[in-house]
Amino acid sequence: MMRVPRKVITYGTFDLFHEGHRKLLERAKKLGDYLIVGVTTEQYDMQRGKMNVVDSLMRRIDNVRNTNLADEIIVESSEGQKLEDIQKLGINVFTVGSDWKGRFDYLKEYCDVVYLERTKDISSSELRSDRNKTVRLGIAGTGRIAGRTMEELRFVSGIEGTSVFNPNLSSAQSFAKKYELAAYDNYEAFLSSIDAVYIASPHGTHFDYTKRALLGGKHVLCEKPFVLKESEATALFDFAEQTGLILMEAIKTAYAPGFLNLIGVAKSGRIGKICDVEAAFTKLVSDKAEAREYDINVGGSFTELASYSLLPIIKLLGSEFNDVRFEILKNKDGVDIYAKAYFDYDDVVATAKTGIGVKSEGQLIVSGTKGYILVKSPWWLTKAFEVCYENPENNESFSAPFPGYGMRFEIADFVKNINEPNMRNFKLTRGNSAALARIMERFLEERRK
Ligand code: C2G
Repeated sequence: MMRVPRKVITYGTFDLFHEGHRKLLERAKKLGDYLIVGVTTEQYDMQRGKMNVVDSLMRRIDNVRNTNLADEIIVESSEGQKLEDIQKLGINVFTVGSDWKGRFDYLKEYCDVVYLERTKDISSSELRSDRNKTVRLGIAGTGRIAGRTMEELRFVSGIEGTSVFNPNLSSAQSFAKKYELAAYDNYEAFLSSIDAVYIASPHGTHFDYTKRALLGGKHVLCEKPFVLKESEATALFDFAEQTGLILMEAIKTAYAPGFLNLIGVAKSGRIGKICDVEAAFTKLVSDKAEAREYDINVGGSFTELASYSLLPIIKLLGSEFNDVRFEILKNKDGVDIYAKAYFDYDDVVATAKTGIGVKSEGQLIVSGTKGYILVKSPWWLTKAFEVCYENPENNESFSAPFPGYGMRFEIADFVKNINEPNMRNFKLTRGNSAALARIMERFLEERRK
């Protein structure tokens, strides 16, 4: 009796084709007798929120074909296509890298589903020239935001998480296991395994980790608040500029299309002259002894959340305010549970409000002489906003995508800046980050009084 060939299918973007892709295809091929590879279209990648794809569809198909591993190549152009292909093409095995573990279990009803271990180290056999090679990213820190960033990384082409650092090795190891990374408890060894680092460790470590990374020749994307002293921000940015390294503060809102749109609309004159910016962000955090948010030195509502509330103020009004004044509610240890910052510009005012022990409405209002912009909570995940006028019939609504946790935009810009260092980075400039550090510094001085 003639054996029916086992048909295997896998899908991917296969951008900047590298050894991880090749190994995946090799192992996919071994799962059966006939391998079909689905390569995603630009439109589908855009629709599923994948950013930064560099190579054209033709080039990506050519790269898959040149491996001689695919018996057939098809194009994947829509969400529901996998299910359709499996039935139409008589597929026995669907396979994909383990970074997608669990996500395609719904296909088990129709064929075998195999998640193949993803290739951790893609450095050895890069096929590309220096420019546009896949950036190996290390994650310093293993908290919630680090995990969320790992989830978002999958949606940005040209960068891969490869290593994780935590001075506590077992924390590094459990994070590494979950996201298939190499674990380090030695920062210098960690740095030597990567091209760029994403710093998501406690605030107090940012300066030291950023400095050591830059000294080691690595690009840095550092979580907010970047540093808590203006002089530290200036020193680090100066060093990065001198050495041609990219240094960026990770405030996801600053890079999101909806927020950029809002800034554009506000500055366009649509609401007349801007007279007031009010931004609030509160997030209740229980006051446990071990909670990082209540750390006596660098914790509190302001350091935790003001990067967001201050962002629209700095972006719309600039960093040359005449004065900033604070009202601070503290807990018994002197850590702020609620804080308000009042800014005075020549003929404009602004307020930033933050709370970890007080809950309030988290909205952003930009008031002008002809109308105002309202962004409802959670405005920092900017999806939609309204421009309101005296006559509500003239109100206008705007919207923009904010997929997933929203970090993919800042990561995509980080990669673009690494590949094209002369690109002007206007979304969050060094001046913006230095101003944020200056305000944090002033706040902490005031809080100590
Ligand atoms: N891959 C891997 N090791 C790497 C990088 C990628 O094994 N270091 C695998 C991925 O898991 C995937 C394939 O290579 O199975 C292609 O990866 P991408 O081009 O990033 O495509 P992806 O976005 O994972 O698309 O419909 C598309 C699919 O859902 C997967």
